[in-house]
Amino acid sequence: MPNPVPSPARPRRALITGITGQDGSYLAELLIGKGYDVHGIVRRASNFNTHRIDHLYHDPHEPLAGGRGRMTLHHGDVTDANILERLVRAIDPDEVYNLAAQSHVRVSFEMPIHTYESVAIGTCKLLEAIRDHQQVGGRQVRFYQASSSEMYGASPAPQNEATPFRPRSPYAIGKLAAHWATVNVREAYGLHASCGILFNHESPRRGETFVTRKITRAVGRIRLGMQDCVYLGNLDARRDWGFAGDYVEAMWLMLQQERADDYVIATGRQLSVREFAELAFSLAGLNAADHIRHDARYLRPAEVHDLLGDASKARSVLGWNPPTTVEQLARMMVDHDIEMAQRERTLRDAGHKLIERRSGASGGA
Ligand code: NAP
Ligand code: G4F
Repeated sequence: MPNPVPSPARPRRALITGITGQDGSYLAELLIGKGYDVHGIVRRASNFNTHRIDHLYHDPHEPLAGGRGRMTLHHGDVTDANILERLVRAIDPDEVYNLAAQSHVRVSFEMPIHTYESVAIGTCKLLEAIRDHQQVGGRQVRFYQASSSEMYGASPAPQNEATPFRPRSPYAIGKLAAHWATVNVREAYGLHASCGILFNHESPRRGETFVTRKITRAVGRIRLGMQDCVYLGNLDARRDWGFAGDYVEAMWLMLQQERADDYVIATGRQLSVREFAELAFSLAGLNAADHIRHDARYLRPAEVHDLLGDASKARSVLGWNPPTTVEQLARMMVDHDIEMAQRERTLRDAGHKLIERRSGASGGA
């Protein structure tokens, strides 16, 4: 089934679940820049949860700058099959990017059922909505699934598309179910459905309870004298860390291929958590060992020790080559978080009450 050719009458339409997250925000930016009409699913929350994409909002009464697309947000949740069916029918997308997930590995041990529901069952519900819509409408819908290197779990590094999966957390088990469900609709029904097996990717927009951002936020606040130390768990785990802005490009490239397939997306370089911390602290003129404390609450019941991706296939088929090094990534995050700490301190000095940042506030994440 051919992917419809974009025309001025109908710019390409993309639906993104998880648009308010780190990757969702970079992907929305990328697609809007390419002239897509971007639709995103947002969960209703008691507080604003769109801070990562607020800069992409465009007043619908105002004309768009040449070539740029528009972003439209819809309330929804991937655990609600009804709303997924309704949105897919109403939006009639050319491309669907499924990024929604309870994405924190440590939290998935505390909330396994909730994690399976958003990660695994949510994906199945979305795939069913797309399959029905494609069958009725006859137009092809291309699908991207956010698979994860966490699925490799205990399989020795380096990992590529042929490496067996040995998941070590409820999150990874959920992702594996979603991964195989995506492969299955491709093989069984010919859906253009691809999985990106993405290794860890970070940015200044990374959630603050993931280890790189937890470290760079601490670096910023320690540098500004607002905090003395940061409590961490296992410093010996090794990860292949890239920049999220580079990785969303790979997602888009996968859906532009004639044939759907699965790809490892990674830098091919690895640092331990300790090495990343040393790098980040040194960029602010600080010594990591003086400021890191151990807290067993941040250990996991089962750890993934060693992730290092081999992205040769993505390089040769997609022509994808990430330009950002881990040093540039750490620099970007540290600079951002020093600036953020400066703003916090200015507010504090002006007498504003800041929410107390206790080490317990993240609930062991
Ligand atoms: P993230 O920042 O945690 O964003 C997750 C997004 O999913 C948020 O927009 C969140 O909404 C949304 N969400 C969670 N549960 C939902 C539900 N039930 N219904 C609808 N939306 C829901 O994650 P990320 O780093 O951008 O990652 C994007 C995807 O890639 C995730 O599926 C993640 O598991 C996967 N992945 C990430 C990495 C990585 O290193 N970043 C690597 C491999 C795979 P709220 O904003 O309302 O919470
Ligand atoms: O930053 P993390 O929480 O990321 P993790 O577990 O690798 O998962 C991330 O990457 C996956 C891709 O492989 C994604 F699928 C997933 O959605 C998520 O984006 O932890 C990285 C490492 C772990 O080994 C952890 O044990 O850092 C170690 N760590 C040590 N101290 C810590 C801490 N992790 C967190 N979150 N907090 C700590 O205090």
